[in-house]
Amino acid sequence: MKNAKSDELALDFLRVCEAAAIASARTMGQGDRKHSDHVAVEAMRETMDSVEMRGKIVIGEGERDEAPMLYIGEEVGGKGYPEETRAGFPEIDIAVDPLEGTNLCALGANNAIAVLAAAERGGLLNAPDIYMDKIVVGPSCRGAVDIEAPVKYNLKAIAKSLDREIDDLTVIVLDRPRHEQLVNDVREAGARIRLISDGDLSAGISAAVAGTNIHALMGIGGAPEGVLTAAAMKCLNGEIQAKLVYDPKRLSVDASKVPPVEEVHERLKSMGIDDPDKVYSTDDLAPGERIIFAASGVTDGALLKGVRFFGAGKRTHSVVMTTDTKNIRFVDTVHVEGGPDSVIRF
Ligand code: VTB
Repeated sequence: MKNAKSDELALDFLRVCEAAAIASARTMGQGDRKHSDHVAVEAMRETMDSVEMRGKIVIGEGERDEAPMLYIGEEVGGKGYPEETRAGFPEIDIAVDPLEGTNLCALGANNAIAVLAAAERGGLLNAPDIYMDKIVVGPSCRGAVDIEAPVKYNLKAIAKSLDREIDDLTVIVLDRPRHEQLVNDVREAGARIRLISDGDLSAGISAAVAGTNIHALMGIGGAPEGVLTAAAMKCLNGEIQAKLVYDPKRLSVDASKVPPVEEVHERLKSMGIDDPDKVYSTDDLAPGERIIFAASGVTDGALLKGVRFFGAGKRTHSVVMTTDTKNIRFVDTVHVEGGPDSVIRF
């Protein structure tokens, strides 16, 4: 992947995310999250095949036997090209979340996005689909936080890095029973909290972009979302620190609801993870040197607008970033469908 190639691929991946966003946005508010997800997956899968690459899904919709499309290990891209031509395409690992925030889309709530990250082979951690504790901060706070330190320590460090008081900070936390202690700790330290029902990936991105009035994401969400967040952090100069979580007590669930700890350890070992309690840095989660991250808004959000439909077509709002070319493009695309009389608004 030379620079020009990364740029070209970035635009291809933009199209892939746009297609997934459009398909799922059509189902907004219908109350059927599985259907919303399904159409996003189908659209993403179909568009992906037109990309000139030898792609491999490393984070997807599940294991091969549980997902018909975009399963882990699935080969994507370069469809219809002769084998000799395809052999010249770059080898790329891909992490997808065709609809991050299925519930948000089903309810028409804010911050649902269609997202993917890509890197050279081996550039994205093949994370297990379990929970992950995360702390995500922006460039000014890089190196200042420690996921193993008390919440108050981290909030003090963030406040200092941003040259403000703790009570001027806003922390995003997923609204879950498992976060009772975390929420108490943040409140006690004096920071403001925004509790969200879903979508810690777009929340993490907001934390790394100045002007969103979000200064950190803290708490336990999905590990696959953690890898995608790390890919975004590489492009935005932000930081994520993370630890896998499998202890039912920390998840505030009955032990019968999650696989036994020994089973999780075995599974992690089989995936090459020997230390289940390792602290993952941004680079551990997304070690790639050539990372592309693309996301399109499905519903309106802090950073991206949702898909708008109108007579002559539809309009999508996306962000596409690469570590290679150091470009962060906010892309507002009008997909014209009408005839020659279509009116395009600024
Ligand atoms: C997490 C979070 C996601 O779903 O995976 C969450 O990372 C699931 O958590 O952003 P629960 O099992 O507690 O519901 C999202 O919020 C949306 O997919």
